[in-house]
Amino acid sequence: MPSLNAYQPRPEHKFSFGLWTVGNRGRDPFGDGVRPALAPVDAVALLAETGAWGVNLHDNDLVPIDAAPSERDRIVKEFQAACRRHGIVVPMATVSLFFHPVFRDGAFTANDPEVRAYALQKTMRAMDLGAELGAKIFVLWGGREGVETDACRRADEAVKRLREAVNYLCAYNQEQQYGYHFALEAKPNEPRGDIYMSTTGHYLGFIPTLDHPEMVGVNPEFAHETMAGLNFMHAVAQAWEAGKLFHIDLNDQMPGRYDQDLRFGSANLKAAFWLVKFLEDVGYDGPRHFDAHAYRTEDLEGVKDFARGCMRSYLILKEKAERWNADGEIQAILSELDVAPPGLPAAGRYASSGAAALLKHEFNKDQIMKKRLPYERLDQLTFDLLTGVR
Ligand code: GLT
Ligand code: MN
Ligand code: MN
Repeated sequence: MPSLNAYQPRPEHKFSFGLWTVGNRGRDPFGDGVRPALAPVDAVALLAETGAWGVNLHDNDLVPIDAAPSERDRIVKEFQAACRRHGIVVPMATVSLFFHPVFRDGAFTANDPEVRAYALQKTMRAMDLGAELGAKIFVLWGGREGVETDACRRADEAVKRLREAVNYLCAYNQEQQYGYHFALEAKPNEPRGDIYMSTTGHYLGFIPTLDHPEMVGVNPEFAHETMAGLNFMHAVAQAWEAGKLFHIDLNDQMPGRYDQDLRFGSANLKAAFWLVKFLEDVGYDGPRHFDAHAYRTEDLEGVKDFARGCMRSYLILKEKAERWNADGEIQAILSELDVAPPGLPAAGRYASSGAAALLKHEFNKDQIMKKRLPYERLDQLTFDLLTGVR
């Protein structure tokens, strides 16, 4: 059995939460907040109490949108002091380009050039703020960059506008020497009927078209790929393999529902397991950010239960992944799967001689079909291990 504090979060796990996550008041489209507002400095204290390492923020989670410069500076100082006092870092910053009604038609892709310019100004200021707090990752989530009707603009025009904006921000990043890596976050819908960059794969196709592709990666979110009925771990794996997994948003979601942002691991245990196993197997070293919130039925104590639960579940699944990797029967099955029979011509990198040998080779399909693929057993072993029977 693991020791009693094996599931205790530690700084090296890099668990972080957004101010907007523990500060979520439980508002939904049909009902008002059920929890009182949580001041940013109190959120920092709460996160330290639960064992988190980092706090992330939108510009306006901390500084009101119309704050005077002196007020802004005072708020930032107080927040920095709270972070220092509680040993909490700010690994990531982002910008709200979705809350204010001015962004009702989008931000970087809006039809009104004045809105597009304002979105750039707001993002540059948010970058200044994040840099002041020590953030090295800047997330861009284009929640309003979409449509209810495609009558309003050509969709390729939206892509061009988005490219222009990200190029602009990369140049600002360079000029200010902020050293940010941008992480683009996809979502299929909500709050727009359709969001242009609907999956992580869309962004992976977009990034190589930028002026500074090396500065830009992705921030996949568990709930967002899951809303679209996709396999989140596969999206993460493709981002990782492309060297583009700059950040990750962990939470949970039932497919086919509204945007739930549930506690990590609470809805899809096996999917959460494969994800944690992937991140740990490949040695992902970035922040593990929980972009989720407590049930609307909870009070502030429940918010702590929620935050502790996210981290605890991650660590439990991490330990299960270690066991899975050390399991003799599981490993014996895996080791049989990729074994080449003697005499099989090599089919790796193309060479004319190899291709000639491969063209000549006689395949015995009946023989090939005799090889067992015991995935039922493999999956049941996984189930037994996850449920604690094994
Ligand atoms: C918003 C959204 C998240 C994004 C955040 C970053 S804000 O809560 O639902 O998925 O990651 O802008
Ligand atoms: Mn998110
Ligand atoms: Mn979400």
